[in-house]
Amino acid sequence: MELTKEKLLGFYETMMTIRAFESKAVELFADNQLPGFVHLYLGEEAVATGVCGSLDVKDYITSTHRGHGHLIAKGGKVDLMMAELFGKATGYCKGKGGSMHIADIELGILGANGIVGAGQPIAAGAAFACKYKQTDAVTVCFFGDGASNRGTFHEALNMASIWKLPLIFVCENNMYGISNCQRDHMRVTDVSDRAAAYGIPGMTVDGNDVVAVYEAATEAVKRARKGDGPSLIECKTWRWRGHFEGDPGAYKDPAEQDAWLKKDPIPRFEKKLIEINYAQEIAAIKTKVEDKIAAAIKFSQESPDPNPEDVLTDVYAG
Ligand SMILES: Cc1ncc(C[n+]2csc(CCOP(=O)(O)OP(=O)(O)O)c2C)c(N)n1
Ligand SMILES: [Mg+2]
Repeated sequence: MELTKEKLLGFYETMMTIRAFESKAVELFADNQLPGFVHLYLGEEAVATGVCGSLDVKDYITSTHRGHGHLIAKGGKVDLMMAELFGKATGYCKGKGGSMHIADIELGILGANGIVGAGQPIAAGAAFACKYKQTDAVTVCFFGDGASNRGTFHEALNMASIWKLPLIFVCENNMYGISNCQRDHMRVTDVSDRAAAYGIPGMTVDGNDVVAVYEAATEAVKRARKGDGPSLIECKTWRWRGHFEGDPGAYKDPAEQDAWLKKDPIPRFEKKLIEINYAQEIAAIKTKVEDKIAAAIKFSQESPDPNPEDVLTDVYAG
């Protein structure tokens, strides 16, 4: 697949923005500036970037508890995201939701989600709505290896298959569900094998290779848009940090961790870009990204706390 300079540099900028956002979140959390829980996407940047690079603004995504990368890659505003992590009134959820509840409907971001596997039926619903209304929008459902053990996963795949929904299931297999290694929580090696049970295409790709992810996603999106139904893409990757900030991740094998750190998706891609003479553009992107994240932090730190009188607005009671 021939990729334009604009596309390649766009991938780089997105991956660098996610990396910078998450790296700063590590520091800010350690410095007690972020009041809530954060689950970071460090090391997995190529997945969200490659997948969302194959989407239009009109397309939808559902995200997870580890959602910052998905949101940024789909165009989410980093200042509003950061302010939400700070619990400030200017954040996406006015400081009431935190990292796991960020959504931006206009950008097709149907929400991060603290409930593992909850995005799968939501994505099936969004894809059904698009099919019913005869738009040609597609939906991507991001979820983890752990979430592929949930009933919601199996129900959503079956529904999407029988109704030929324009839906792309993207399993980010980072080899862990909290402290449970994939080997211990399922008896298949490739989550993509599960697609066969529902009669849909399943493929496994190197989740640390942004171009490989983009190519697989582009094929699946094409198929979905033309009415041929859903696909399952498994992206093999690695969670660099603990499950959440504060989890030292002592259950991980240090040798395995080292091997994966060497497969960092960003320097790998950067090397390719330098080979095709984009060193200057890369340097400019690095500065741009650093400035953008620094501005998002400043905006957040200078923003007001939520007003206690507003505690019951935007809150739903059953
Ligand atoms: C329904 C439900 N069960 C359990 C949990 C607790 N929990 C939070 S994250 C997680 C593991 C998720 O693993 P995976 O889907 O692989 O995502 P990853 O954290 O690796 O990105 C679990 C069990 C939850 N939030 N929701
Ligand atoms: Mg996982």
